[in-house]
Amino acid sequence: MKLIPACLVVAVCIAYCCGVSVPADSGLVVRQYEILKLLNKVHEPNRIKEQIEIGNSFDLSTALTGFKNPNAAKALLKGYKAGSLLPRGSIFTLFNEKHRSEMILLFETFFYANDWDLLFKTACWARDRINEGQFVYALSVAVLHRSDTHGIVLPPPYEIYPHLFVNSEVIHAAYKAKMRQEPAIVRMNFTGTIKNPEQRVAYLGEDIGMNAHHAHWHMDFPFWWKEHEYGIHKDRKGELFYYMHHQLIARFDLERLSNNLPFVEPLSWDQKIANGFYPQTTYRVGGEFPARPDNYAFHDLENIKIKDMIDYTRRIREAIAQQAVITKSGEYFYLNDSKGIEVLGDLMEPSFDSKHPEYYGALHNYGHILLGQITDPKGKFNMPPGVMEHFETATRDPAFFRLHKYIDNLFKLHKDLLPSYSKEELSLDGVQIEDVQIDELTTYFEDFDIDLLNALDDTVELEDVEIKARVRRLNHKPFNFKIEVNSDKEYTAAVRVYIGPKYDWFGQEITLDEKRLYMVEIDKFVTKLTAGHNNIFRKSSESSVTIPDRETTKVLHKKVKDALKNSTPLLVNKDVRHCGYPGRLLLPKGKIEGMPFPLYAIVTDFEQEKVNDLPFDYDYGGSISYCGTLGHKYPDSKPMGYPFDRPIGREFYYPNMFEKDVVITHKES
Ligand code: CUO
Repeated sequence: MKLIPACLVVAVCIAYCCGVSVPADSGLVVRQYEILKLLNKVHEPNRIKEQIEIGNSFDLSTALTGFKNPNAAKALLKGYKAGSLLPRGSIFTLFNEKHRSEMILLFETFFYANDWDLLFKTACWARDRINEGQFVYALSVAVLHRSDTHGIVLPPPYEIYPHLFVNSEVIHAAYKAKMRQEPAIVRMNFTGTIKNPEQRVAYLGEDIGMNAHHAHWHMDFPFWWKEHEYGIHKDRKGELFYYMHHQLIARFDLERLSNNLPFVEPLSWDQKIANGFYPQTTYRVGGEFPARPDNYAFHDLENIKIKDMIDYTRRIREAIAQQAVITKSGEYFYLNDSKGIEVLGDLMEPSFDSKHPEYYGALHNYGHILLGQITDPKGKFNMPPGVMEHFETATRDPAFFRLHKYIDNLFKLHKDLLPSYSKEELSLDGVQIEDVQIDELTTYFEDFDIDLLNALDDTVELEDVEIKARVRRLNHKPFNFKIEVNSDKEYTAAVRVYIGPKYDWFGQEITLDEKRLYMVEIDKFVTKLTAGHNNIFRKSSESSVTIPDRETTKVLHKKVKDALKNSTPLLVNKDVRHCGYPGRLLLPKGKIEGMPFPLYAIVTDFEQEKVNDLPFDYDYGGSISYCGTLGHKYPDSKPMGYPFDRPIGREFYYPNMFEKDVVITHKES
């Protein structure tokens, strides 16, 4: 072990306390290396000799005393010996109860291993014996939640499973290139044609960064998470379910406006879905993702009936109207304060913490399944799961946003029954925002290459060649803004910044009470105010809503190898997050002639909102607003979306708030 000079210890401690990167110890570097290897080419048998040998010689049945709770490992082993587990090569979906319960056994086996050594051996064993989809998901969630793997970076999901992110044409072209042993870059187009208006916003629904964010949100906040068993509290999980998805829809709605499309309409169980969807995406094994024709109606599935969905909805509406849900034990749990949204989120998703899953059902999860299996409801054709049955692919289908708007409107019903914010809740004594200045806002499309190495089968005869998919993706020029604030005294201030629509689809200016439903949070941060005039400077890259581009597996792999050779230390952030809206999507696409959007900023007293004693600028690994934190409390106590989450009262504007129109211009490239 290397000794670190005393001066470096101080620097490292300061850096760590604020959540930034520090050199990894050698143990963590090795763990990072092994995890990368375990997640490489998961569809094929492991090629890493040492890992194969460890897996072959490991006997789970004699290692059971090494698990804090061995029950899952025992049950997994029993299923494995009986041959009843989902085989390798089959399609795994979290929405299938059998697939999920097996995956949970594997997760718990990983999670309860008392040390890294046992986790690693178990993972080497499982790598070639358990279904690869279950393996990747269970190992990822375990790595995100074990204390000895904090700081490990997982490869981006579009590099683990390129098939879920790129279309069939690209995969075919990639195979051809591999057969010819020629490096290739294959251009990928978005699904659909100009005849389908929804195609105009396909670039957002199919954005690989947005899909990766969504997939990771559901790994950080799994609906099956048993908090009391696992001992890790997911702070405000139900509310985050509401808010993150609400923001996904609001952001999609802004994008629709700039593409001359109306806001998303919620779907309804007894109405046909006007817009069909043809995913043009193929599973690696198991056929094409099913398509849905236009004007297709929901159908009963064997275990999910439309009538039940209508009943669940009615019961939820009743609970909202009475501002109380009924629990399993027949008691009322009241919703009439800012905690009600948490209970409703758990109820509608539903998570393991639903107050009464039998009575309120599984409205949202069943919605995903009904949409996913809509074209083969009786399983007559043994179609594979639809895009809605994977969090990696769900937003590709415009019906995703319609389902979530339906759910979101139920949340809205609840929020609309809460009192508007009062003067005390909105204003801040002696604080006035004088101006907000912002750079020119420009959006554009750019090319981005996805590594397809994991999409193609390995052959002993053929070497790997570099094959990539080239996709178009939205980006914006980096921008800075300055908020000028006068204050009578010192404050530790929370600053929230939103952008919203000015006009509706018809070109009519909309009221603030309507705009608030489409308000997109673009930043939230805490800063110090001194008495007098303050200039608060902020960069778009610092937004707490987003994360930067994910590092590629190749780059990560190289860094780890360099660290193992001791040439360059591997920098890690123990709070690293994989969840986070892509930074380049922070702004909705503008128009070539410029498109106005109202921008709002509000300053409040962070001392009144803070929930812990961490430094006020602790970064929590970024992406706090939509992704909360891992292992900490959500850093402020205000309802998410404040002050736009509740109806606008008669008095809304106070000096600590500022509104101005900004213009986003789109540049053709
Ligand atoms: Cu994220 Cu429906 O919860 O997709």
